[in-house]
Amino acid sequence: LEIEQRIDPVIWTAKERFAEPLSKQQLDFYSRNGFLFFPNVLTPNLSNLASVGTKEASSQDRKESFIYEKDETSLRSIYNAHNLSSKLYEFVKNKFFVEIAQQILASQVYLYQSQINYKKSFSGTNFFWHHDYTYWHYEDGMPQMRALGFVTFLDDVSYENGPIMMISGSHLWKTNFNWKLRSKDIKKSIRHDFDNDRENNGLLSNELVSYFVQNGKIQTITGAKGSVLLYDCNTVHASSDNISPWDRTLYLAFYNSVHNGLVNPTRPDYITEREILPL
Ligand SMILES: O=C(O)CCC(=O)C(=O)O
Repeated sequence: LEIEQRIDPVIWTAKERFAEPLSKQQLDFYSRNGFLFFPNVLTPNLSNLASVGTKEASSQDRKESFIYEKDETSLRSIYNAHNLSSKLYEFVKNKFFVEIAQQILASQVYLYQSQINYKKSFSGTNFFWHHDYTYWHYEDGMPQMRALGFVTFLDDVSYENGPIMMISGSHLWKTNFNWKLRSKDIKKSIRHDFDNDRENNGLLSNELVSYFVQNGKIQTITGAKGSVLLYDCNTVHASSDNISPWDRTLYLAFYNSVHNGLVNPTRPDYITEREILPL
């Protein structure tokens, strides 16, 4: 079966009580669409902390967690960013993110991964349609869909500079893959560089994207620097090349429930955090 209905809840419940920063209306929106957007939500101090932190991380010597565009010179992503800058680690512990993650996942949470995505002016290339959970499940052994991500806009994001597009409702389906056929080249895989072998590598077929879009809607998320996009681990998303004159820097931080630890992860620890440290 190529797709089946999701079994795991989107909004989790538990006996343990947590703060409830999101209203019922916001939770309903997230539950139906698989994402929630907070325009201009970060204080200048917090936004600045993330910006300074990304500069600190990128000023380190070339690291194994630095992913380059196909030209092998312009930086596409920095994984494990919170371990390359103490400012970023401080940023991912901010109350706004942690309390929302706890409310939705109904448990303590830990930081599963964080990455800077540059999408540089004129040269930053696309990310094809995928569920993040595909990789987290098949590669990292994440048992359940009990994780989510916050995307912090470190530049203004417009229709022109390669914004993230989300397919509303796509998080309610689980896509199955034949993982044995997958490319073993981790850098290529992170870059989505598959030369027409998308479907064996966790990216969606044209047919599936069309199906999801018939049932949902492509929502293009644009906003000013300091805005935040929250999305469920299973919401299908993508973004196009950036041929505009404006950089589009994002900082993505992913949180997993402490009850959803990984079983036999296969990707290196600079991609997949092994340690469960509740925030
Ligand atoms: O930065 C983007 O535009 C999309 C990022 C993404 O989908 C990913 O890193 O999985």
